[in-house]
Amino acid sequence: MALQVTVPGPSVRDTLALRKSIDKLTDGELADLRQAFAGAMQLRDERGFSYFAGWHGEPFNWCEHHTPLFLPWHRQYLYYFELALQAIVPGVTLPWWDWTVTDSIPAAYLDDPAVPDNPLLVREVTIYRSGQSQEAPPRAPGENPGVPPLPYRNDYDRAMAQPSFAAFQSALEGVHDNVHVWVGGIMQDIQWAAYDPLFFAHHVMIDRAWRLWQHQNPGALPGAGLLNVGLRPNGMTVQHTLDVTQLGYEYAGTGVDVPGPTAVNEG
Ligand SMILES: [Cu+2]
Repeated sequence: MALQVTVPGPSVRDTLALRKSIDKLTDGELADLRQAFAGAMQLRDERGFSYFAGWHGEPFNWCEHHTPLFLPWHRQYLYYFELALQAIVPGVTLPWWDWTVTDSIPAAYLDDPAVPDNPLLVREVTIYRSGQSQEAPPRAPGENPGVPPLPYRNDYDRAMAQPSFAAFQSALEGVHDNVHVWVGGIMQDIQWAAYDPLFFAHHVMIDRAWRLWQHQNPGALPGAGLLNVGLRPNGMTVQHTLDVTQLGYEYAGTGVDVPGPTAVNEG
């Protein structure tokens, strides 16, 4: 009798792009990230940084804020932008900025004499199509007295403790708003925020929070009426944003199962 040996095939997980904390990137990964942003900033067509920044604010204004589509819209936004970066530097992923554990902007996004023209530090915005550039007012971290100083651990924990998608999303968006205002500069202006590369590190943190919350609340989905709504501009549905592994990525440290189609919708 022949002995049969079954060799396991490659796991889907092995093919997922892994998003990491900005603080955990190796020097090579940070160099790749900068190269991808710099490359995208050179492109004036629909593969470029200006085009994607323009999804969120000027000139397209496709974003969703303080609507039931806040988290799904931004998840597909990051997804398409990350694909555009990966077309420039294969394998690159968007890192997150964990503002629950720090009181400052990550060094990678600041001026650094060792990194001339750091593409992660915004100096000017170039508007899609017209190619028109204007100087960006500098960030002013912590200078707006209207919001508390970082870190925002308690507000984040309060959001994560919400049992329904609607309550969680609303609480998380509130914390998110404060981070935008705390950063200052163009980050506090919806029209221009996404022209600051720090925007993406902030929103990856928000997307990761949703991912972690989904793991803790496997039955809690957006309302059934939302699931087939198509998100601008490509029409990806809310349903298709629910499982990040179906979008081909995962967060470092969260290799867990996510709610499947049998999960129960909110009313
Ligand atoms: Cu935002």
